[in-house]
Amino acid sequence: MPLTLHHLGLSQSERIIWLAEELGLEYNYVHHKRDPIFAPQSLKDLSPAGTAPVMEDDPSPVTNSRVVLAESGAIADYLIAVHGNGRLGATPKDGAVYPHFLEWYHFANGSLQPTLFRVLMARASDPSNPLVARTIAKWEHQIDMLEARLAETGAYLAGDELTAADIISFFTLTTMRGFSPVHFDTEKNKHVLAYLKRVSERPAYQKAMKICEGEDFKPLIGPVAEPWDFMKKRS
Ligand SMILES: N[C@@H](CCC(=O)N[C@@H](CS)C(=O)NCC(=O)O)C(=O)O
Repeated sequence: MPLTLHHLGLSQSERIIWLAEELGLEYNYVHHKRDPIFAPQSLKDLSPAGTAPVMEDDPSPVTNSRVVLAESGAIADYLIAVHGNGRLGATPKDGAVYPHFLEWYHFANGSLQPTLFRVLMARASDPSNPLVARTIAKWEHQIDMLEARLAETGAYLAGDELTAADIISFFTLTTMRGFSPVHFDTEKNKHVLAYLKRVSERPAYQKAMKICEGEDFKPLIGPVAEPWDFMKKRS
């Protein structure tokens, strides 16, 4: 089996396992344990990025040699183009879905994830710093944008069907909230909460989360986000 997908426990590499499951790809799965918070040597040995996800394709049908990729977006683009026949992506042929797909796909890792990461960093450095309130306000504004979009589609970010824009966004709205707890309001964020429930019911998502985090794992899809146990032990 040429494809190997590397996941770091409780991390954004869950996106890639989920994408592979949605696409019905065959792959070898490698699980890396945090050491104790950051990437272990086994992950650092794979690519200069030293972060998860990492994908190996050996041999890649593109180069006829081993390709190793880090970065969620790069891996998602590669899997969709090289092994997915374009499924879960979008092109100009998809009409109105295409610009929506592009915007939300890039919003996920270009804006949403960095904002919640900044909330985590600002709180950790000094919870009384005004930067904390500013970064939370930015996060709430971005959630308002998602809320409006999901009210409009009543389904997924690009339109009626799931795309990689949803797959890249979902980690930040769920697992990442166990690192940087932010809550959702049951009224103000009702479309976001309905989306979390809807998406989490997809068989491919459920299978991916079991592979990544074990049979008993409960995704953070509700309004209240509690920190993961290993984060509690640190504080
Ligand atoms: N922008 C990168 C971020 C990758 C990243 O920071 N991954 C985290 C997991 S959520 C990681 O590997 N952290 C371990 C470390 O930095 O040591 C991507 O989307 O792949």
